Amino acid sequence: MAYTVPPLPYDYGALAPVIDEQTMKLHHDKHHQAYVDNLNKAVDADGSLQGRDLAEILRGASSLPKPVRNNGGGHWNHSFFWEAMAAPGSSEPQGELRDAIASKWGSQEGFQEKFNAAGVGQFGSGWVWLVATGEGGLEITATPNQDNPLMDVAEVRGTPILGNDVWEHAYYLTYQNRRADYLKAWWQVVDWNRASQRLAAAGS
Ligand code: MN3
Repeated sequence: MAYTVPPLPYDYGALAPVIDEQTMKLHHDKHHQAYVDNLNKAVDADGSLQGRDLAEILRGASSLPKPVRNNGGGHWNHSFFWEAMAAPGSSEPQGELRDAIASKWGSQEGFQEKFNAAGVGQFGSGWVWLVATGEGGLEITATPNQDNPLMDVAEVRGTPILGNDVWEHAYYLTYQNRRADYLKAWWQVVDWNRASQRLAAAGS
């Protein structure tokens, strides 16, 4: 059963002006598709990976061939990312997640500053995450390339609640080299309802 790129849960232009329509088309239809095509090639060539859940495969990243780690991570991360966003201003932090963020970082603004700094501080390509680490713990962490916090190679392991793609392909058409501006604007398109559901599902 081959992996496939899931359709976006909104139109290509739905996140504009925060993320422009052309970036969404290229990012979803070309970049994500390439990760999926290369993942399928790698899995076709390795019987031990066939029929297994992708998240389970990725947990053992340290012993995976690089093409599986990179393209499997690419597929998992982007599938997560599309679902983490919604039209600008359509939701607010709420409930348990809002309270846990305020308790850990003092305020929503304080949290976003730390998250943005971790995204700016990721050298080269990668991702910045809010993860649930168990027993109610929340942490901010960044990962290189297409690694993620599910992987046994991650500095901070846990269940991703939010994640932002800081590869240049995610922002260059609108923001050019200004990754910090992209990170700051991105909060407008975070789907906080989905993030709260993820926290509840993480069981913390
Ligand atoms: Mn990307």
